[in-house]
Parts: sequence; C-alpha cells; structure tokens
Amino acid sequence: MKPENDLLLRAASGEKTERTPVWLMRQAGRVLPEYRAVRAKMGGFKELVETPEFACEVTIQPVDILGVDAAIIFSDILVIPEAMGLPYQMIESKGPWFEKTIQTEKDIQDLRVANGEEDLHYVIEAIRLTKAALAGRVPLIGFAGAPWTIFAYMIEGSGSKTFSKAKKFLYTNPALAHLLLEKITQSTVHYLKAQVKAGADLVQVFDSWAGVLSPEQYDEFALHYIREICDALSPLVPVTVFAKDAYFARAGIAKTSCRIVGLDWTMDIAESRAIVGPGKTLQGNMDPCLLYADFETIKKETEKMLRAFGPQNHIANLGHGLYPDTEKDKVRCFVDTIKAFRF
Ligand code: 1CP
Repeated sequence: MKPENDLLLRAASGEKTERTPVWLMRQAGRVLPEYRAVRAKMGGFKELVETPEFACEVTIQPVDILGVDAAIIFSDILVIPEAMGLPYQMIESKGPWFEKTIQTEKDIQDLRVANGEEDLHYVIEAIRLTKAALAGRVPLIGFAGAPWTIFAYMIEGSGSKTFSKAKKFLYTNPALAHLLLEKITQSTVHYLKAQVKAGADLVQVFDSWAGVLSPEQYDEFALHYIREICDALSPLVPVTVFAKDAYFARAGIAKTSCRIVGLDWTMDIAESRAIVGPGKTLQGNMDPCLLYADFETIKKETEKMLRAFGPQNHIANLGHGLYPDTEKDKVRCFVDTIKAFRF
C-alpha cells in the first residue's frame, strides 16, 4: 500500500516533490516528554525495545507531535550482536555494555548467523504493529548498523572514543576480522529483509564509527560489506547509507546500489553533490547543535541548508541524532521551516 504522504519515497527515487521531506535521526526519544512517560512505565530502554506495543507507540509519537514525514522503528543497532549470541545491557547515562566480547576464532565460530524473523521477532512484530497503526499516514523506515560499526561494539564491548581495540583487531587479525564481518553481514541481510517483509518502506544502514577508519581500511573492512547489503536490499526498497565522519567514504558509497547517501554536518553540500553525482538522493545534514540557537537563527540556517541542497533529490534531516537536551519547540521550528519552504 502506498502511504498517503509519500514525499520521502518520491524524493528517495529522485522524483520532483512539492516540498522537501523531513525526518530526524533519534526523533523518538528523550526530547519528547511523551517518550519519557512511556519509558518511565517500562523498566528501561531494553524493555521498551523488546515490547512491540510500546515500541510501536513511541515510534508514532514524533509523527503526531513533530509532524515529520516518516517514522523510524524504535529499536537499536545492538539487537544484532545480541541475536548472534552477545547480549548487551543499556546502562543509564553510560550507554551499551557487553559482558562477553569477541577475541578469538572460537568466539566467532560460536556466534550464530541471526535469522531476522525468529531471533529478532520483537522488532519484526513492532514493525507489523506500527505499519498497521500508521494506516498509511507516512512511510516507515527500518534500520540496522553497518557491519564495521557492529563489529566495533562486538570487539570493544562498549562505546569508545577511538575504538582502538576494534582497530587493533583489523591490523593484527585481518582474516578473522573478515570472518566476523561476513557473519554480521549475513545476519544483517536476513534482518533487513525480514523488516521489509513486515512493512519497512525504506531501510537505513548506520555506519556511526566509519570515521575512525583510514580510507584504505574503510574500503577493505567497511565498504565491501555495505555493498553486499545494498545489493541484497536495493531490489526490494530504497537503501540509505549513512557513514558518520567518513568524508572519504562518499565516493565509494556513491558507487554502491544504495539510493540515498546520508551526510553529516561536516560534509560540504555542493562538494558532496559533486562527489556523489546527480543520480542519488542526499540526506541531512544540519548540525544538531543548531537547535540550541534562537528560533530566528534556526529558521535562517535551515532555509540556507535547503537552498544549498536544491529542490530535488534531498531528504532533510540532521547530520546526526538529536541530542536529548534539545527543546521540543526548537525541533518543531526546524521541521516547520522545512515544511513551509517552497523553491
Ligand atoms: O534511555 C534511552 O532512551 C537511551 C537512548 C537511546 C535511544 C533513544 C539509545 C541508546 N538508543 C536509542 C534508539 C535508537 N538507536 C534509534 C531509534 C530510532 C530513532 O532514531 O528515533 C536508532 C536509529 C538507534 C541507532 C543507534 N544506536 C546508533 C546509530 C546512530 C547513531 O546515533 O550514530 C548507535 C551508534 C547506537 C548505539 C547506542 N544506543 C544508545 C546509545 C547511547 C548508543 C551509543 C553508544 C556509544 O556512544 O557508543
């Protein structure tokens, strides 16, 4: 069924649209008091992610409250390591923590290749519920972490500024690194295909830690696997690849079968268009910190961004996720400015 508001999908496929569509990374979350209320009812973040009725409720909140042109399923990229055999905890104000990590060949052999429908049934069920509850109002975005980013958490066991343990593994055990990356890639393809089957209209691959790699390492350990995912999913739905802080990755990503290339705020818009070429849609790329400014500045800078991207082949977004201490009215100002703007 075609959504009533299909701006996102038309912009994704390069069609002309009446206006630029907008959604925000981390749009469901702590900026919304309504999210905090649901979260308080649950034991914690993981319980919320693993209870389809609640995941569905918080997925739809930003559509109702912020007026965005798409919903993104409420989950986390770390459900994949867990489905493969490495459970995680989300520690309040600290972030993710894994009690077991990957260090040896045996550790990799012991991992399962995840089956989306079974091992991640709670996400798949949340997508089915959300799709029904949205009743075609806006498209639903599915997502997964890129293999390198998931690998980084599996080796490191938590967040890190440098991901030096994960990078050390690439330098000291390249063959084992490829073995693990291939297993993650297979799991991710199964998972994303199950998301599409359940109703996801577009999928985004988050390579949040792409920027810690050298360009050569990126080609060898990241891009190769992203290409596999794009080739498996692109025949089904548009695929977005967002490689944060990896300005050097844009040219390689542009050569994959993805439809949309995500940009962070450090990437120049005109330069990115020249690198990516005219054939793909760009997504982004406002600095989330702009939303700490006054309303007038937000409006002025947002319009400047829209003009720089131009009237076609653009999906407006931030250059990374919303920060939790952003005021809701500032987020609305960003969204409303985009929805009111005409070329
Ligand atoms: O208590 C809370 O509410 C926890 C905060 C939170 C939220 C709201 C986490 C912990 N994850 C999420 C949801 C989430 N994560 C979504 C939901 C949909 C939406 O965008 O509205 C998505 C798409 C993600 C993806 C995700 N998780 C990424 C990729 C995007 C990015 O931010 O770069 C990453 C790296 C994660 C790991 C993660 N989950 C949560 C935290 C604090 C982190 C980062 C930890 C670190 O610093 O390494």
